[in-house]
Amino acid sequence: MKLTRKVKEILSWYESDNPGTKANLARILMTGRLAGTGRMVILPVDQGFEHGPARSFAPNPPAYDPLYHFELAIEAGLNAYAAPLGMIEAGAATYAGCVPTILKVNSSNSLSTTKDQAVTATVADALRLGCSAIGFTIYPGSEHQFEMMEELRELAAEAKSCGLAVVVWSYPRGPMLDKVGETALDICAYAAHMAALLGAHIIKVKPPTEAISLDAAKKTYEANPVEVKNAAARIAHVVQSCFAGRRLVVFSGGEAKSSAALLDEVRAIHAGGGNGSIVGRNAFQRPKEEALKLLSDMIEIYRSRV
Ligand code: FBP
Repeated sequence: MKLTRKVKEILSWYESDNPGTKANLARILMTGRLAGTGRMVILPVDQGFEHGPARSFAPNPPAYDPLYHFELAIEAGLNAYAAPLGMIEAGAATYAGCVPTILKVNSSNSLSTTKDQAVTATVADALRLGCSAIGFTIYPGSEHQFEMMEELRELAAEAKSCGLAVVVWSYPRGPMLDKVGETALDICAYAAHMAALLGAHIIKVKPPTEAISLDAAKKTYEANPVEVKNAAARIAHVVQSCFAGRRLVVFSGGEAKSSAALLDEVRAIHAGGGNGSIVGRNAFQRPKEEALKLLSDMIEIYRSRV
């Protein structure tokens, strides 16, 4: 496989990584219909843990089957499939080598009252299952944020030493943040930056809104305004916050919405220089043909010139 100039450039940003980790990043970047472009679309299916099986899969019952998600990612020509241990184990042999996988090594659930996640898989599991990366969620702002960051430090160091890549879901939540604050532009950029500081190769955040939430940041944003009404400018600000674009940043899809609304978000991510989308519910909660059409339309946007 010959790497494109773009992928070589991206790999050069990760100056401390060993060849194994770079090869795994390359594997993700060189797979699927966006291979070689530096853009990615990833399918994450940890919602069974996060929200429960019915809320996740009842809208499209074939999605109760873990193999469905491997098929969806492969048929759609996606870059990778991310899921917790049981989901990856369920199709590990059938789909070995068919699509890069990201093992989600911590998980939360909707029965919990605390903003925390349990470590539910190991680096050894990721290696045994042939995964390209581990995935880890932090909740900046939660009462447990520091323990989560310390867990990530240990798992990321171990993963990197074994040649795996590290994907960080950085989702601000906790007593200081209301619903608006969780996706406010300043908070989103801050959360993405913290993931970069923690050594993430790929950073996953929610698309930012036009709100500026942190009082301490308001003055700075007034003096150095970001065009908050423009979704692409907001994305560009998050990208800039990830080491001036030297880290891969992907944006989540959120709850099920219309194809038109999702594609508008994708256009903004593309125009703002984001590296792509990590879209779960908006993919697997649609009937498969509809999901394939939507994913194909997203990929076409990412393949187009800005
Ligand atoms: P969606 O595209 O379904 O939003 O998936 C992205 C994701 O990060 C999942 O990996 C995760 O389960 C979910 O969002 C968590 O969302 P929330 O914490 O808002 O419930």
